Amino acid sequence: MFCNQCEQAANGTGCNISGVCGKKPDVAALQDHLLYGLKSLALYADKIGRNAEIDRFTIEGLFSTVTNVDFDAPRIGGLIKRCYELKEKAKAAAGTAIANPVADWKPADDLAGMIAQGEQHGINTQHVNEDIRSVIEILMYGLKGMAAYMDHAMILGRTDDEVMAFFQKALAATTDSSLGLMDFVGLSMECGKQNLTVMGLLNTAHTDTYGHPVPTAVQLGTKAGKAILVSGHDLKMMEEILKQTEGKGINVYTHGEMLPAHGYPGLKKYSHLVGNYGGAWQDQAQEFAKFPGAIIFNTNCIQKPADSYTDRLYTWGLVAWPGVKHIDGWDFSPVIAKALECPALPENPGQEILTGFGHNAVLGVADKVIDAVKSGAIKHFFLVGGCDGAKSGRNYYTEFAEKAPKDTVIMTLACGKYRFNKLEFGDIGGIPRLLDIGQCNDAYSAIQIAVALAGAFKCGVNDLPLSMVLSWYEQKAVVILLTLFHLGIKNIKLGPTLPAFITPNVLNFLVENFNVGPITTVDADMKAMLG
Ligand code: FSO
Ligand code: SF4
Repeated sequence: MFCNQCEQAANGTGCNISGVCGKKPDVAALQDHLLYGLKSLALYADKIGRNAEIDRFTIEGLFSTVTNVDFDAPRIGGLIKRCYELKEKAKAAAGTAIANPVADWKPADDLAGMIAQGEQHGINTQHVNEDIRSVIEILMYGLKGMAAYMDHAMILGRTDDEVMAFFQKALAATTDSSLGLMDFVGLSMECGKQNLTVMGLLNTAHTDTYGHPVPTAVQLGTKAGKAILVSGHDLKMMEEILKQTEGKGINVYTHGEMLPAHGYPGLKKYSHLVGNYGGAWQDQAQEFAKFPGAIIFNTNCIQKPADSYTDRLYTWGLVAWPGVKHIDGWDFSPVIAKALECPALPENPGQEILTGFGHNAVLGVADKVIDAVKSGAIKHFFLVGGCDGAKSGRNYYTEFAEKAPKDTVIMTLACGKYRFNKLEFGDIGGIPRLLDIGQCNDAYSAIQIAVALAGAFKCGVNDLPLSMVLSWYEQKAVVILLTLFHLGIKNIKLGPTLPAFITPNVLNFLVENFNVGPITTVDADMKAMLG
């Protein structure tokens, strides 16, 4: 196996024996095989135009290969079979065979055969130039990240023909050995553009369905009673859990990236949505062992479960782990039954933290914010966000937030916020110094806030007293970076380390065009930003 798609890539280069994430070589080969199949399908899908079944499958297939989503070999084998069926259907609709070896793809009938084929289809088999391979990887990871957001939007009934056409065009392009470096750079930038549409689509789907988030205090302690802990990013699934547990004497807690759910009026109205439990995804093994109720994941980031809680752990949607019970569809009664069987949590009130500062809430007090900037009460904004992870170097983000001067405001999003969201930051004239904008996809909201501030100050986003200090882990962070590049946003500091799939030449290109750079020390970075 060889996989280098996330920040945990072994030795900073890639996992080649087994994934640091827990991905075994058979699953890695099957994921590579599925991606090859999706490219084969895309060659025909690009020809025939929009087909809802094929487009939906493409999104699910790509999202299944994102880090910490699907570790279940037979499940991925099933996706490969389905991919082939759809490819044959698309080929029939196209009415002609495409002259490209990838278009001829046919999977073996059994899992062992599919694994053997997958071993022949590792990343970037179409090009030998390492810079082209690097940019194709950026594009592929961008597509995977964008697929994750599109999946949530599709679950809420949204789609976009232009975006779906781009998915198929870009996947098909990766098989074209006549394309050069700048073609793939162009496709990567277009991926960033399309992802802005997708994040906007998801944002509207969320706010149309559940209302605009409002600032909300979230309890970090526990309430006496039976409980279900929900981890992941999908709000519709959270709503279903809340509906189906209503009146059953079960309290529902958010974990990780579900925290912003508390801010949505359509979800916070459920009085049994009682609090947030634990920290970011990488702490799940210790924290789930201590949570006595049922636990369910609706997206990444799942890790190898400890025996102590496997029995009360469930997966839903595209996330899967071998031996963990999977809920297909929308009937959560097995999870509810398990929660009722499990011991109750004790009454143990704790700290409260704030969430719900989406663009609607922040721009609702825009005048106050603008006045505070004009009067000098707010000197600078920092966007400190992105993914959390296990590396000790991620303490940088805690230290950064702690050292941010008292006349600065920190906006945050995604699971990286758990590095500092329990610290006390106070406020500036009633404006909290720490604003939790939401999930990683709510980067859309952060962009809206930045654009509105730039409009108010009649300048560009790059001219605002705003610095972005981002942490990355998996492919959703890749596509968000592409979106920020598409918007021309410069001077982003990225950590804890730079991606293994970026070659020195590609890095130079990004530095020259966007002045993106690795985090150094908090003191040096802060001085440069405030300088
Ligand atoms: Fe975190 Fe995991 Fe939201 Fe990612 S929970 S690391 S970027 O899946 O998606 O922020
Ligand atoms: Fe390694 Fe990350 Fe790939 Fe897992 S997803 S195999 S940790 S590079």
